[in-house]
Amino acid sequence: MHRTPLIAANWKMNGSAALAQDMTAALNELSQGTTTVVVCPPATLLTAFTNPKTFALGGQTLSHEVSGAFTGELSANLLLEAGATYVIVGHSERRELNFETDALIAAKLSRAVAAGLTPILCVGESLSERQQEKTQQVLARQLDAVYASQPELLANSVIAYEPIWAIGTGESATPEQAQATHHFIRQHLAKFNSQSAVTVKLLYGGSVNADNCVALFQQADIDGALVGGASLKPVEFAQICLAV
Ligand code: G2H
Repeated sequence: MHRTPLIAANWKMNGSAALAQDMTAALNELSQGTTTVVVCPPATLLTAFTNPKTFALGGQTLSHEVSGAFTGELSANLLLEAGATYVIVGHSERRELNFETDALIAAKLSRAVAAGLTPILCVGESLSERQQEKTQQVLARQLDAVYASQPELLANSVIAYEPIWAIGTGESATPEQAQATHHFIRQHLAKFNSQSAVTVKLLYGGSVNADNCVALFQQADIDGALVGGASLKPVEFAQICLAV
């Protein structure tokens, strides 16, 4: 099965309008190939990308509500209006720091798809969960929470495996570790929809950079990456986009 690759940048709470311009210049130089490139800046910077020719934009989270008295929240429609077509859902930093539960993440993903945004669902285990050999159990719980009751959403999803112990630490999972986990995820997804489990793009995230990405992209079940720190450097991020 040939899946076209996808590389996404997660700027987290970093960046500036000037960086948006620099990133646009670097990415617009890439020829429009089969790789999908998505930049997810802080929401206030979405409109600072004035001329994205070779890439799409995404939000970093959204509200599960449509609209209303939810101070500080961002709806799917507001993201769409600002130019986003993708949105990250359930990043481990939001699960941990913003107390996002599996149930809330499922509701957010459902809202995103209903509005026409493509969600990038993040799943991943902590270091202690890996050490206790609970990785598969944790991933199964996170995936079941979203897709067991709404399996049709899998066809419209991108999934990012981000082991928490590899995020921002400089310690990426090895290609073999990542491949083994991606293979498990794809197998597990087959219970929701066997066809979508084959076609869904599975990204790896966690300290991806221009040096380690090539070996990761050679793995059969790794279809791209969700890049944090290295996505703040336009030249390096463009290199990663070219390497997939
Ligand atoms: C993981 C990743 C981007 P980094 O959070 O989502 O960040 O590449 O800095 O580990």
